[in-house]
Amino acid sequence: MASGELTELEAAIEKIVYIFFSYAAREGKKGTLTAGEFKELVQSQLPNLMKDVGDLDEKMSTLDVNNDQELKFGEYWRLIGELAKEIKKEKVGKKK
Ligand SMILES: [Ca+2]
Repeated sequence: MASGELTELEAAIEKIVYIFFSYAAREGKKGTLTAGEFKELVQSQLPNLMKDVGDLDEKMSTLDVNNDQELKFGEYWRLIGELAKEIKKEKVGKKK
């Protein structure tokens, strides 16, 4: 990683990556999230943005596009993208 001081956006992106790998390393393969790791990540890091997502097993299976019961970084990234779109919708909605 660059050694200079990161901008707000750079630091946010780095955090998204760091969080994924810190949870992914807890059990099973180090580079993917098991269902258990996914639940821990959602419960501790995304409690507000994902409070309306009822069944996390179901959510996990929709994100797990290659169906290996683990979430790869790209699959997690899709979730982040979905959440970002939700935030955008809310922001745009409020301004109207
Ligand atoms: Ca893992």
